[in-house]
Amino acid sequence: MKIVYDSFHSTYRPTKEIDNGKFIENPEKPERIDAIKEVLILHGFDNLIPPSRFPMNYVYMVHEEAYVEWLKAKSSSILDGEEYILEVFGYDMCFDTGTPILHNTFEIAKRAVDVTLTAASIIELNANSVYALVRPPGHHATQNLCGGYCYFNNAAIAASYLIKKGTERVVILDLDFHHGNGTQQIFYNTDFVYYISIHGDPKIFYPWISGKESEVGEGAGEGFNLNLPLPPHADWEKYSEALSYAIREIRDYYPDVLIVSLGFDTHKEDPVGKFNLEDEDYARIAKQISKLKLPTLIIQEGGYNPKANASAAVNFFSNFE
Ligand code: OKP
Ligand code: ZN
Repeated sequence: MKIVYDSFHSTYRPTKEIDNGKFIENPEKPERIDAIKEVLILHGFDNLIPPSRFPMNYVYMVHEEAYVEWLKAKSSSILDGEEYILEVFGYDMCFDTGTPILHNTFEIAKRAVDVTLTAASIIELNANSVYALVRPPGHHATQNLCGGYCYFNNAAIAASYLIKKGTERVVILDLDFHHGNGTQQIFYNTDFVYYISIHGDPKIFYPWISGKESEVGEGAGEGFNLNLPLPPHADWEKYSEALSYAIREIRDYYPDVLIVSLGFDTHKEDPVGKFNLEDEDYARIAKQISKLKLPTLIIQEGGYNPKANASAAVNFFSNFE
């Protein structure tokens, strides 16, 4: 497994967010990614590739220019060491109060895009599977809003890149605990990308605004969006039903490339997600996905307990292929 990784992410350290009107510790920390990197190296995954730089036009295929400009200007207005919590209602281009802006937010978010596009370009050139070990995550970012610790939608940008390079059928399978409202929104009206997501029921869990089964896509995109919400504390028994359904759906669609938005916040020891998956379940998930024998681009999303992330990652990647 090739792993694209950029050690620069560790210079990005948001510390707080507002949750229910109170400041809480922000769990989107460098340690959650470095725990994965270190344990994978320990287990013999030594094919670490640094990112190449990509031009901004790939970001503009997904995000509105006004949003990109806003994020850039906002970041450069923040002093090193300070954190700006966004005004949600119509003022800043953000849909929650959990996504702070630091002086280097724009730069770091662009670097995550570079990591993802480097991985996408490797897929394009042949490899059967590549892992983009990135943070910040991307799946909540919409065309013109940040949110949920996400600024640029890495998975959506990778999908757009691959389509631009001639890939015809792309599936994004989103396995993060949270619904990827951004990825859904970006492709909701198109049949370019079939978005499939398994997540905590949005009636109860973040991001609340989307992720219901009834959201199936619109216009040309009708039938190209599949949400499989699950109740709190879903364990392998429950989870595997949804996963098997998703896998059959992918198999019958015959995609050219599969993108997996992989979050380890489905682990029972995760402090943010509320599922009950165990270490071994990630081995099962990997086996089911790799049985599809598709070129697969795996992109890291959430996962907020470094230890749980590490054991989930070892189980997943040791059983992929
Ligand atoms: C990002 B990703 C609920 C607080 C929610 C935001 C969670 C963002 C998750 N009271 N905080 O999908 O892992
Ligand atoms: Zn998540």
